[in-house]
Parts: sequence; structure tokens; C-alpha cells
Amino acid sequence: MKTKTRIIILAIILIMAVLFFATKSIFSKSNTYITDINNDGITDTIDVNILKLHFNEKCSFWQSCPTDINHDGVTDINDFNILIGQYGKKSK
Ligand SMILES: [Ca+2]
Ligand SMILES: [Ca+2]
Repeated sequence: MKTKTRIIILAIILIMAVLFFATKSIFSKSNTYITDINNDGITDTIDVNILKLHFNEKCSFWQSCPTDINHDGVTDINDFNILIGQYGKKSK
């Protein structure tokens, strides 16, 4: 493969990566968090337990990670605090 072709391919990949991360940052600024992790209609102990099972797990851009409630790439104390703040609320 010629050098010019490689540069074009790398530029396309770079542009696509920038677009993906820009899109992700736009969505992560949303103040609407989904805390009903198991989608049973209420944020409760079951959701807390699911979050505990995934505590400190990292979530890549390509994965669906419902326990990463604030979409910052990791399930941690911030997600726990958001969930506790919504505890008992019905989502359906
Ligand atoms: Ca639930
Ligand atoms: Ca998180």
C-alpha cells in the first residue's frame, strides 16, 4: 500500500474517532439518568445489587453498560450516588 493511501485511511479513521467521542460527550451531558437498571419499572434494591456486581468495572465506548449510569466509562461511587438519589422512583 502506498504511503499516500495509508495517510488517507488514517485520516478517515481519526475523523471517525473524533466524531464518535464528540457524540458520546454530547449524550453524557444529559441530566436524565436511567437508574432502573433491570428495567422492571422501579429503582430499588435489585438495581443496587446489580450495580454492586459491576462496581469498578470499566466500560468501553463500544459496550452497553447500564450500570455506568452517568456514562463516564466506569461503574463507581458516582453511579451509586445517582442511583440512591432515585431510589424508590418508578420509571414506568
Ligand atoms: Ca429496577
Ligand atoms: Ca459511571
